[in-house]
Amino acid sequence: MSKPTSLLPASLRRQRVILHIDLDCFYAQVEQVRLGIPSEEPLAVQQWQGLIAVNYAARKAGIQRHCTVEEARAKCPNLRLVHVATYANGELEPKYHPDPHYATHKVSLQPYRRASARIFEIFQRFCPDTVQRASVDEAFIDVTDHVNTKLSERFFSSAALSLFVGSEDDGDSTEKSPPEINWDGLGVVYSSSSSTTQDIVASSADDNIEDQERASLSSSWDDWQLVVAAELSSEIRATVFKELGIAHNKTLAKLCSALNKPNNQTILRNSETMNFMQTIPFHKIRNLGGKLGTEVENVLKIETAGDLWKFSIEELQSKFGMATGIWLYNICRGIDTEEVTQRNILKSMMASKSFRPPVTKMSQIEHWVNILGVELYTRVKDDYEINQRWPKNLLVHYKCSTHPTPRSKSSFFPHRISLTSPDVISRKLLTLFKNSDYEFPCSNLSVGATGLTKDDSLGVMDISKFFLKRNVNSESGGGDGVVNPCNNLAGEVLIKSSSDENTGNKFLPTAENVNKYEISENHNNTVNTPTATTSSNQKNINKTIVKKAASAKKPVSRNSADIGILKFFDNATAPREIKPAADDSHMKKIVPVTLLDKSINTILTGNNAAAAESSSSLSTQCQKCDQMIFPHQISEHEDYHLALDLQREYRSIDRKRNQKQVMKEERKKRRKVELADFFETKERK
Ligand code: TTP
Repeated sequence: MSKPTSLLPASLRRQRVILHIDLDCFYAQVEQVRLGIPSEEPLAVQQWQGLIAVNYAARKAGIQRHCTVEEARAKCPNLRLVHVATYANGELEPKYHPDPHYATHKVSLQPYRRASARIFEIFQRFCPDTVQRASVDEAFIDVTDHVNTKLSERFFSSAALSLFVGSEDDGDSTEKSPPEINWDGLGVVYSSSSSTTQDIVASSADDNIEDQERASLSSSWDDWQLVVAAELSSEIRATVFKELGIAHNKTLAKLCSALNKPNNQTILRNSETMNFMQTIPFHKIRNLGGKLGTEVENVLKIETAGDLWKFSIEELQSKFGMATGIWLYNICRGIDTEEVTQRNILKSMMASKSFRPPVTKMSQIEHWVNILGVELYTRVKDDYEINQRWPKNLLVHYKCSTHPTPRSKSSFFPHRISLTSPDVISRKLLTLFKNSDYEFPCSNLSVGATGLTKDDSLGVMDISKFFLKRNVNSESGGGDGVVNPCNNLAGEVLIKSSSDENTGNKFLPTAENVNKYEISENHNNTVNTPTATTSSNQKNINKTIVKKAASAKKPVSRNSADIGILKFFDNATAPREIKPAADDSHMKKIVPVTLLDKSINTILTGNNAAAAESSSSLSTQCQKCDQMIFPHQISEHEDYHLALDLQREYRSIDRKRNQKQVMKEERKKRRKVELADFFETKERK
């Protein structure tokens, strides 16, 4: 039997269709929904004295992200300001404290992570294998297979072919000309004469009706792919209220999704690609928001993607290298072959606090260890609910301001059954800290859970219940006859510095654990170098105007009552009662989400993949990775690098351990062979 898509025109089978999804004012939406505030009411999310998310009603009043609280209040006296949740000492959950303070509280992004996990679960439900998480509220989805299957069913199945309307030739199906498309209701179809394209696309307004008619008549099969994709995206949007950009590749899809915010989807036809790209500011293109983009702009004295068209591949290669030259040549024409790839979910998580001024007393360390312990506890529990994973190691890491090398100490992570309260973690962390030859003053304290792997104890749930009953009130988690081998510090190990790494301690994290201590690096300036491709459509610079979906511009009511996203945020952000560790009620709702990748990156950089691309003059460039960082993110971004350094440290220890192991096994093998030879010779004699 032939594949369902085998009758599709060959050109369609090569063409990809990509959705880019970016939720509107994400944190602000989460807070609107949590508080039941209608979206027409101006609201901003505050972190200490800065704003990190601003809803569209507040934007209308001239408020922008990174305004100070005072500036925002002056511009909009009725602005609703919501401070992000924070952890305070002695509490078991992050809370919305009325007056949190940097010196005593720790920011929690957990409500946004929870909302994000639920939304990604929906994306995956629609497209199980092709979702790539780009940030906490942003994803690329490759919908090519879905679209081609639907197109085949609709137009190229034997039944559909026999009824084919508009066909002039009844031979080969690949010769069928596509029926005319009615774009109404599908979204905003990009048109270079459009006035809806806001800041990033200038319009060339004098295109006439004739052009538009011609464009609508010249519907192509790859336009039909976009139609089916738009239908799918509408379905997803009905489930989650969000933004979508639909195009044939990742770069174009991302550029599109910013065009018609809030609450709309934008479609870019191949025939419009060159018009669209011509006026796009060069640094708005994905991967060009940082160092490379600035270098190209400065060297070639260009501002828009179209300005780059006059340079040949050879010229670009001579200035920026072979691969980058080709990539630049393509990308400024909207040609991008980068795949949508699912990323591996992270194997570790860290919570961190920088101290300004550094702390000098053990009582201060105790305060912060308690807070960080609660944060780690909450996140480990959340991860368990979503991914059914449990960490292998617990880690404490700190910087002493008078000592150049940071210090770490790790131990086994408490078993799930014995983790009856955050205290279990905090106490263990404090012991680790005290046993680590600590020195004051301390400028940063981080705690981590590493080696997150699927918890194979799901199968022994009944036994867990038994342990819970006996253990739930035990402070140490090891009382009442239940002995937890992981709940003592016998296995602790000090990882002081790289010079001290080859301790040969048998309690060093196992090779398996260490390999899983993954932190994904995803810098904005990473340049992918796709192979050169050309497309006759994309080379067509002739103006082709596409009509705009009439209904697409209609304002959509965003009363909280009618927003589908409410359902998720309500559950996601409602204060949770912390259950005893072995309460198995959460085991019953196993949610198949596998897209919490980049959690450390996302958390520690404050989700600034998008920030870097929309960098403002306030941001500074990180010396280590060139990423654009806003002032309030600096300390968290530093922590992110710290986590990466730790990862490297672990890897290097692991490599040495592996080498030793290999040598040991080889020695064993040699000995076996020698013995076998010996007996064989003896027998022969
Ligand atoms: P964005 O998607 O960049 O922005 P947004 O969703 O608030 O607004 P828009 O509708 O324009 O897309 O970021 C997602 C969330 O990440 C945002 O709601 C808050 C958080 N964030 C920060 O905390 N700091 C930052 O610098 C940026 C850019 C985002």
